[in-house]
Amino acid sequence: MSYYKVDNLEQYFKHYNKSVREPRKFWDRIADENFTWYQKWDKVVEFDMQEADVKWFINAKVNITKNCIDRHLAKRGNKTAIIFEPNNPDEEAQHITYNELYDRVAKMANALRKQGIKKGDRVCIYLPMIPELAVSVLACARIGAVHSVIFAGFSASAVAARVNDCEAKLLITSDGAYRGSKTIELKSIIDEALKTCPTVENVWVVKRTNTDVKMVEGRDKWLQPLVDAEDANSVAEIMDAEDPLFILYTSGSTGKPKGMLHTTAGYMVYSAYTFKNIFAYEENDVYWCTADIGWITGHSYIVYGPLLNGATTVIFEGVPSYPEFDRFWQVIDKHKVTQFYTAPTAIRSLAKEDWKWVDKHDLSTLKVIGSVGEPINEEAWHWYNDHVGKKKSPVVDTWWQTETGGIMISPIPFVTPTKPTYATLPLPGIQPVLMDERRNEIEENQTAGSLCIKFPWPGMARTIWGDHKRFKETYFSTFPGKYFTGDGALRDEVGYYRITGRVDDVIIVSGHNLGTAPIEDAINEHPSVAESAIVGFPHDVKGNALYGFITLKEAGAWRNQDNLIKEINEHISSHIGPIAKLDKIQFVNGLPKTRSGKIMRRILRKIAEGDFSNFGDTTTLLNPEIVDEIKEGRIN
Ligand code: 7RM
Repeated sequence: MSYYKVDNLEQYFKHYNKSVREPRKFWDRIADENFTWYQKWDKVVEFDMQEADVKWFINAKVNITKNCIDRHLAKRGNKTAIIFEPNNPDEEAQHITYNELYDRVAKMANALRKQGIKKGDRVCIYLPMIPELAVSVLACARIGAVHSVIFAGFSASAVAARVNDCEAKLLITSDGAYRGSKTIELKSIIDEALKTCPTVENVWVVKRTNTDVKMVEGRDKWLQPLVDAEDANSVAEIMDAEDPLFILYTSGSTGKPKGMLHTTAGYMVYSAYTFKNIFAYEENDVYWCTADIGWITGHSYIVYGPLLNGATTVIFEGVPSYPEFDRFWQVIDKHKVTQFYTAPTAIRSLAKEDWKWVDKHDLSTLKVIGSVGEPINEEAWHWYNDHVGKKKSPVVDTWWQTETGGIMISPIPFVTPTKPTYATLPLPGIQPVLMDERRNEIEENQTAGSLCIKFPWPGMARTIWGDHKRFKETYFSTFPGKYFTGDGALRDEVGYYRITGRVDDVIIVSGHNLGTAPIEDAINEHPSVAESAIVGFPHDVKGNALYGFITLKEAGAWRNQDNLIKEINEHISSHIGPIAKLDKIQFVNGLPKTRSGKIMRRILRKIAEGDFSNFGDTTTLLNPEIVDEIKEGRIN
């Protein structure tokens, strides 16, 4: 296999420049050398970025599960494909080989066909992080059904909205889910949701927690007997390169969730290529990404990317704090993990605890450690680099989106020198640009702008399910002819990118554009601060002023509030400048976050403005209860 593996910076630039000069040739070779196809393409790419129409590998025929499983069987049949680490550390881990994965996927694929599920039908999957989740995803892909995984922490109404939007015929769930010390009754959430979902004909139920459930006659079936009755052989559906592979909903800041549609061949090529390069995966490595498969990170970097590379991938059912704060480090030690990929929110919450939790365990197998989901602040970056990576495993700060399908900007380990808070350089094949307020491309370095991508890449989403107009307007209209990410970025003197946050969150103070990330970074540098979020509020003189919401490492550390506030503002002054000093600071017990751990600044902005109406949908929050508490403590 060859993915233009780069061994040094010089080679990186060589490949990078080639990928810009001859993108078709570049992707043609990657697609040609690393996959099995029923039929190759007539043309590498066709696109019209004005109309948001993009197609890759025209007329190629392929099945992604043949590439994830079948083609590894001869050489890696007895190799572990999936390590399942249960929520409860006393429950034995499972090692599922590629041979066993084949059998399980084949049986479920056959059961799906028997149920009447056909190519193009939508299947929603609402499962905890257990092997059946990956198997369900792959079984759908095997028969050409379009999977839509819904994170198993969403409420009944959030589930119903997604199921109805894609008009799913089948829903796969479990009796319950273990999450730390709790058991969540998934099936009863589904029963509630399905009261308003007329398209769902059947519900398959995985037994996980042995929770009592109501089975609706004719509609609901236990999964195990269905798959047990099937043969462990299943012909893969021949898919066109542009046939839909999956829909994944992303909440967006307002309005109805967007069903991002990814198609078959481009997504396959891109998730495989990025996984191999960014995690420097080698044959006997054990790779672990802590995301949930309900997010794009889990799709691309727990299931598809690793399996396409014949890797061993860990599926972890639990949470970082159960039974204690060392669970991540204990699991790394236990399974001899070589690549570890997590989110800044998890890093910050663990960095709040004593690093003795980390030092209790042998992390010497680690080679690469990654971060994704939000800007990683400098203090968290150093904590991760020093205590987890031991200054020898590079931190790959990977910038990408549900919409991009895979990682776009990231260091390549052992090639790109890392720099705290910088996602660094685009992968070969990716052409980022910064745009100024006049919508012109900024050529020079040491500058800031709106981050766009100016040439298509195979992993990009093709549309929003059922709403191409919204797709075009959201991503291709602000800067005509380019894909607009919605993020702001800085580019330093050597061309490294630093993501500064969503442009919607940018605050203009006395005519200056301030990104949220660099200011929060300066605040987080203060030794008492755990996390922070800043928003703007109207101000008579400056137009806007800054309001900071801050959590502290030690509850009650704000006893000497005045000093703390002064010190925090001094940090900001010296790191960024007096312009970015906070007018108001509120110490809080937590920040409102999405279920994937991103801070929801939209809600904080409303509170800062004193507008308590119309917070939008807060049921998708991880911690909805925190909102009232913050409202009550608002600084006038
Ligand atoms: C993979 C994922 C996408 C948004 C994106 C950014 C933010 C993600 C980073 C980051 C700074 C990073 N998909 N984001 N990674 N910001 N540095 N390394 O998170 O669709 O859920 O979110 O997340 O704002 O646009 S997502």
